[in-house]
Amino acid sequence: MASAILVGTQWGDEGKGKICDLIAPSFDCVVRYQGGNNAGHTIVVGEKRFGLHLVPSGVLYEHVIPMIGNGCVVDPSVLIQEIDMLEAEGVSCERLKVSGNAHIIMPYHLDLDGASERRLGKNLIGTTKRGIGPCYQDKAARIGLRMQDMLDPDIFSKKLACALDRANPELELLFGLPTYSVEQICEAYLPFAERLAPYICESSLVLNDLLDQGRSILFEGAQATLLDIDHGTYPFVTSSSCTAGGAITGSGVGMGHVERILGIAKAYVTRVGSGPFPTELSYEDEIGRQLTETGAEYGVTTGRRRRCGWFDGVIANYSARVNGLTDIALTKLDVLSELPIIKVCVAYECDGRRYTSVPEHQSAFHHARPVYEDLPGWQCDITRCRSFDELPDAARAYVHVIEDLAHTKVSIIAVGPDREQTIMRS
Ligand code: 2SA
Ligand code: GDP
Ligand code: MG
Repeated sequence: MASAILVGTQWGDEGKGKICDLIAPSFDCVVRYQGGNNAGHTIVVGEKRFGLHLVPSGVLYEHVIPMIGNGCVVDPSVLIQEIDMLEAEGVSCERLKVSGNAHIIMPYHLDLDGASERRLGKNLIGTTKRGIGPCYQDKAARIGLRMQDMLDPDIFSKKLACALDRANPELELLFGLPTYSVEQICEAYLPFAERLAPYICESSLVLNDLLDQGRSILFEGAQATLLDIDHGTYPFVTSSSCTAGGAITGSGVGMGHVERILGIAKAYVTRVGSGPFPTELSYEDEIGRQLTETGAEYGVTTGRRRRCGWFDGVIANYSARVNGLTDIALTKLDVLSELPIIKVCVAYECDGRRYTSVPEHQSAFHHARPVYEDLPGWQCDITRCRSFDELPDAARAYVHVIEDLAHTKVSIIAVGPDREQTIMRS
């Protein structure tokens, strides 16, 4: 099996965890390449339900090496909790590896995340408040601390002093918050090093050695294309490179190794946090509420209710382009089963102009009105369908419309959260 990238095509929570877990057995290693514990990837296996935040979704398979790549940001206490939770469930984390170059989320990152959101008032981003943005800010400012720094208390405290020179005035003068001392953080963080040291590695070397041995890697994206720092709906984005390109910089392997770029698309669209969402339906709207409740659209990390709306063909097409998708996994098709009519956005209109690709100027995107095509629903249970032919005609037609809009083949269809509730198309 050649190496592959799995990437969210919308605003996240498309079911990346389920699809990653589904295809992981064909790979030798699953790598998270960006983000941190802002992510919430759900895997359902029979009666068990795992909500993973940092550990890659391949962890459930004994032959798979789960790797947290250099492009990630790691909150060590959260990682330890997740390892403990998995081990308590009988899932071994012995093979887990964490890049020494991944940046560490510090307590002041969490404070700064919350404080800057409060300061933005009604213009807030709607972050997960896990310290993600401030940690990536320090990375770019070259004052961040990395996992390898925890292995040397002397280096750790020197770098920390440098970082606190910036963070403390910001905390105190800008936000009126308490400051931190080097000793205080060393006391809390250095014990984490003892627990995490066995996992820390030179990730790029490990990955390239695997590739040299003819083994394959699955790169597991978190968040999604429209939340990407470059290609998303800036500034309402996360602070990392969620798109396929991020898999390369976030792991340290050459792009020539990747043959497949699988986009995960939900059969409708959801978004948590602020920012434009052309096809959004209000929760007060009957269908908006139905999608939320039937789809159980509540955040895995924060429990926030997700905003829901119709499938957006314009962003599907955009995602196919910026990621270079080879194929799509379409998830949660079953959630639409009760609807008599299903709308699909085929274009936007703004100021008398029609857009079939994402408008180049953000203002047009913010004011875009969706142009819909109405498709007949199938109004029957599809959760037991296991082949494309078993799907009702209307469901198959819906899949074809999505393929036409995205110019990309739908190779996998999920009809329920469980591993088995999946249709693989040849
Ligand atoms: P952050 O915390 O700085 O990354 O937030 C910036 C924006 O990115 C969005 N974001 C997400 N959107 C969807 N799902 C995410 N993971 C959790 C989940 C979210 C949750 O799986 O449900 O539990 O609320 C995720 N992580 C970040 C975020 O909403 C901001 O819009
Ligand atoms: P991720 O962040 O992309 O991994 O997605 P989340 O785990 O945050 O949210 C997806 C939710 O949808 C989870 O609760 C999954 O168990 C669930 N899910 C995934 N695929 C399907 C599907 O085809 N049908 C239904 N009903 N639920 C699904
Ligand atoms: Mg999620």
